[in-house]
Amino acid sequence: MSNARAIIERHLVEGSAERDKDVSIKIDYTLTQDATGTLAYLQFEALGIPRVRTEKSVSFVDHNTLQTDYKNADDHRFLQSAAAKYGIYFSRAGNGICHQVFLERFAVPGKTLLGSDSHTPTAGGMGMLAIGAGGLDVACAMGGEPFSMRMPEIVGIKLAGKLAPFVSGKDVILEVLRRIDVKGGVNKILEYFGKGVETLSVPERATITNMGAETGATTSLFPSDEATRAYLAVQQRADGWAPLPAAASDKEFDSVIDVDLASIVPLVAKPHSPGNVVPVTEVEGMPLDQVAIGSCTNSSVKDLTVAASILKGKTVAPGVSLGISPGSRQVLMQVTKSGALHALIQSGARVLESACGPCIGMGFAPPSGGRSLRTFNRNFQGRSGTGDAQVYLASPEVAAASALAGKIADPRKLEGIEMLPIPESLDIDDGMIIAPLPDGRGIEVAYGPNIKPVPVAPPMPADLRAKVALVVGDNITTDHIMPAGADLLPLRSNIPEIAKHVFERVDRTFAERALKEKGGIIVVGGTNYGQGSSREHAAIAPMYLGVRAVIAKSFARIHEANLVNFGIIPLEFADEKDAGAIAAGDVLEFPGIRTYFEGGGRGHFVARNASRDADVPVRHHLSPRSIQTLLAGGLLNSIREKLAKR
Ligand code: MIC
Ligand code: SF4
Repeated sequence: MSNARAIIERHLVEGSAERDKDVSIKIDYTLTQDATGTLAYLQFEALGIPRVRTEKSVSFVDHNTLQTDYKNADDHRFLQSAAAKYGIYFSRAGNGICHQVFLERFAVPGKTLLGSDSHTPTAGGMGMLAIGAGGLDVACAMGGEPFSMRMPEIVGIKLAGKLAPFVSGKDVILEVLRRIDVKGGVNKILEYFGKGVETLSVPERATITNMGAETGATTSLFPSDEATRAYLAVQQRADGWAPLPAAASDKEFDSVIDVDLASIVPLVAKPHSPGNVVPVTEVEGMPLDQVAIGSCTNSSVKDLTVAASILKGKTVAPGVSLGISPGSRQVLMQVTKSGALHALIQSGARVLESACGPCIGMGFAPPSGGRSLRTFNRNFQGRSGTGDAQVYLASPEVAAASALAGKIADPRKLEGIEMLPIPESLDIDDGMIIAPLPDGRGIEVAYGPNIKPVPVAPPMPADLRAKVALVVGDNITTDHIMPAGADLLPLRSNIPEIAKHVFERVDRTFAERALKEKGGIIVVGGTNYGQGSSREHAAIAPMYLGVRAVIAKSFARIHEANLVNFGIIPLEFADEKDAGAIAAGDVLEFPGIRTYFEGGGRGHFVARNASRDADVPVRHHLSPRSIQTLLAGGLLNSIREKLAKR
């Protein structure tokens, strides 16, 4: 059996692990970060449960660390007090990026993890079944509720051979993206197996599982083997190791993709999609303004040591600014001790905080129309903070070689590089992780003035009649729907304020127009609507503005779940061609929509386009549980009803 299926079966609470059936699994661990965590804990509080019911829950501070005023600092204080009260480990600002720190200090093979961040699957590099979700789903998991999903297809990725010099984990996942693109993984688990697995270290595996999120996959998973045991031993956590041998045959999977590691070349994802992948030779020579090495994808000791080896004794090109954000305090201390950091600083690198930083537009934005090459996982337009910048994604090897050359460079052409050794032992120091006290009853949760209650959706109406406020194309990201960056992230705990910025990168008038429509509004989208992050703000804020339904050709998994959690009905066109037949301003009617869903939501269902006197057939993939949630006006309402009954 595949490891993914085995873990799901061992954690099965309800439903069945058969493909496309609804399945609910027990969650052992949870993870939150600050930008999604404040809402997650406000919602946990609203559930009225005194203490978390997981094995371990961890709250990280890594996104909102710029602190240009009181807002982020207030959020941090709120998170720390909530962690103490509810029994949660708290990783303080400065300790590093949630996924890197979780991998180092918490991840264990064979267990389940639900995290309010789309890159939670990073822990899959250690054999943990790690899934990204909205904050409310994570709050419910902290309350002991199982996590429900449609059982994904399990795709085996069979690795053979060994990577060539100057080719690394990033190139493996870019190769996967080159083949299946940004929606090829939707409702799939990508499980790695085959002889090639043994040749990859845990940090390299974690780069691959991290960026599996960019394919839309539910999660990605590696076996737990001797490399995993060795990684845990260095972390002084050898007792957490459990074997999870690689699947022995192709038959364990619904389908298989063969990847020959030896034939992979250094790859680059061009603007503005992580799926826009070409060999480095195709973009070689492209002048650059900046290079950034870091993010939860590529900021391990190995990544920084490789970059340091390439840069040692040289200076970055005059036209390039090089930024380095170490993934964790542990990484930073380690490269300080080994001397790799010295080589980086000496080469001219600007050492940024151990946090998400430029990956989410928190500083280090490129110049106007600038070109930036980054070891990150997303290059959506505008995400860097500069609307017209061109962002390329690549490995630390390509990044370091390019920083020296001042233009995109092929690291295989470097000569005389001596690899600095990667230290074999570590100084373990959990001083910046605050363990929960045995009893949190006396603790007061600290709210700042920017922390506002989470709005709740109204129950589903008997009939729905609403105006189409916006029509968008394919692959709309949550960064389009609810942008992030240094200006907006501090508003994450204040929905009325952040809602003013919904869709502003697409249409500046959206929020204002939406608030004027008293009957609610509808958004029409293309394929893979809502790809990218797990931010539930991309559902709550539209809900607050009156969005009642989204009709798209297809949805990204986490965003579709977030829409349901906040009472927005996700509908698909029965015939994709109909997407072109609806224009902004049209009024759509769904007479008897509540009765339809109360009856189980089966059978023929149409949206009546009252402006064009036409019927548009629509469909949905909602489980009975999701239908109940929508009828109640969102998950908070339906869980409260359930808890009250108990
Ligand atoms: C991202 O990489 O887009 C983020 C910022 O980490 C998001 C979470 C968020 O928006 O807070 C994610 O990946 O889920
Ligand atoms: Fe942070 Fe970027 Fe990773 Fe998101 S993708 S968790 S913003 S480092």
